[in-house]
Amino acid sequence: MSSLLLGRRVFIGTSAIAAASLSFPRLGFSQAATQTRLEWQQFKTTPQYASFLNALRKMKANTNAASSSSWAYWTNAHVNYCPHGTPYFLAWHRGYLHFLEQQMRLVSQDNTLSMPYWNYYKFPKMPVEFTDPTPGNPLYMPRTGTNVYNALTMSPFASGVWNFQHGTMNAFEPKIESAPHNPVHNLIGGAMATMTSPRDPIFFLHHANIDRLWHAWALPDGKGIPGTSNPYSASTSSPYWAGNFTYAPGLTMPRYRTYYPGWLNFGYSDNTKPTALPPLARANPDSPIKLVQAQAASLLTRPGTGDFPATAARAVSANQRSLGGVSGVVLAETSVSARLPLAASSLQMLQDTITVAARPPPQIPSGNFQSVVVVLDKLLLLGAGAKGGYFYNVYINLPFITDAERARRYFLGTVGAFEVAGAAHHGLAKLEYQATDVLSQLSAFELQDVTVSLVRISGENHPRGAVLKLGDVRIEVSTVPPWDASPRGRPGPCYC
Ligand SMILES: [Cu+2]
Repeated sequence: MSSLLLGRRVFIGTSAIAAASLSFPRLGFSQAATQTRLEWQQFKTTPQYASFLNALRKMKANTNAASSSSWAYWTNAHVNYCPHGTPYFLAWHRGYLHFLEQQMRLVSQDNTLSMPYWNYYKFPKMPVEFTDPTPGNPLYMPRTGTNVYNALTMSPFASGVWNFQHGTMNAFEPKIESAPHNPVHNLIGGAMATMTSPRDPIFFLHHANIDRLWHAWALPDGKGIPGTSNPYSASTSSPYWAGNFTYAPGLTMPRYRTYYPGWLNFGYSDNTKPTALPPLARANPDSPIKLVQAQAASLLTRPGTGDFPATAARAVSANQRSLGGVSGVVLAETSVSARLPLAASSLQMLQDTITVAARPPPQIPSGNFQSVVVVLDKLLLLGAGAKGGYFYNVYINLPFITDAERARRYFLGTVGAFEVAGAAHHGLAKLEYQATDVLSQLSAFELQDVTVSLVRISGENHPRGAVLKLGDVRIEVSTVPPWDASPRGRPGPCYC
């Protein structure tokens, strides 16, 4: 450990908060006592509500994107700096929300204002204040959907999820990012299905809730977060917390400060993890979602297999080999499966790779294939597909009939307008899904062939017809370890 880190740890132990406020050169408020972020239903009954609207109006009216008093400044911070392909999804956003919270206090001249959160595990329908199209309502945005019931899952809170960050197995961060985080973006749609999602104020209530769920999961001892023994009171001496996050030119935060909410002087009114999905009756009672979800809760059948042209096995790079796949998968309302036509030699290579992956890393010769990735490549949003309002759960070798709980064993992640927009920086997008752990739980019998299933989940105003083209669906083996934190080895796509 460097002396710098050691010095920092000592520093935290003494007067971290008082001195840490020095790192806000552009934002004037000194750090006060810890303030509590409230759930929207409570928040809107407090004087903070008026301050929130006031700040939002003023900041949206400010057209100078170079000014931190403009809303565009914060949207650009997200577009330009939010982490892609790095393990700091949760930590970066914690700092981001904190800085905006400070700015909204400044603009509203209300030092008691805290960022509200939307607990959709209790209230899956978006608060009505956000859906009122009355001119001048700063909370309103055109959106495709407002009910996120179908984005919800209990899987990040399962007992087997003990690690924290991207790049480790059974980890909370990639799981909660994959769902409910990504599908909430997708089902709301509109700006929320794009990289400029912070244009929609609901973005911040969504991310405050994700941040709250992280804190709730980490309590009482910060389990799994690097550098912690009895965390939340311990040091952050791990190299994981070295360095800074950048949000805008001149606006940075030392990573370690995002480790614990109290170090940024905030807390939440509810620090508990969800224990169950909300009752269906609380979801939009007028919505067909209810029927879809009721069905999903009981049984899930493997979608019918489409007839797609095969693509041959080939070397993709020195470290990756495609074992084969299909091309031209067009997705619409109907769920579909794609059987990847793998030659016997490719299936053998797949089996061998999974066998190797099960060994402790020191026993794996470098250069050996040791991870398996499902690649959705040459992705293109079609027609109304870019507006969101839908997504697809991606499974590998889903049984012909199973229940929703067991289906998780075959779940790789989600794909929708939000993921594609995030990956499509230059032309066609590519998404990679780490499949090593899922496949290693399957029997040799189940590995006799490979089928990728895309199960459509629709919001209440979902687009009809073709929404997304998957130009190339393939399975690859790679020499990169499955839990490597690099983009290649990351367990699932990462978008903000
Ligand atoms: Cu997000």
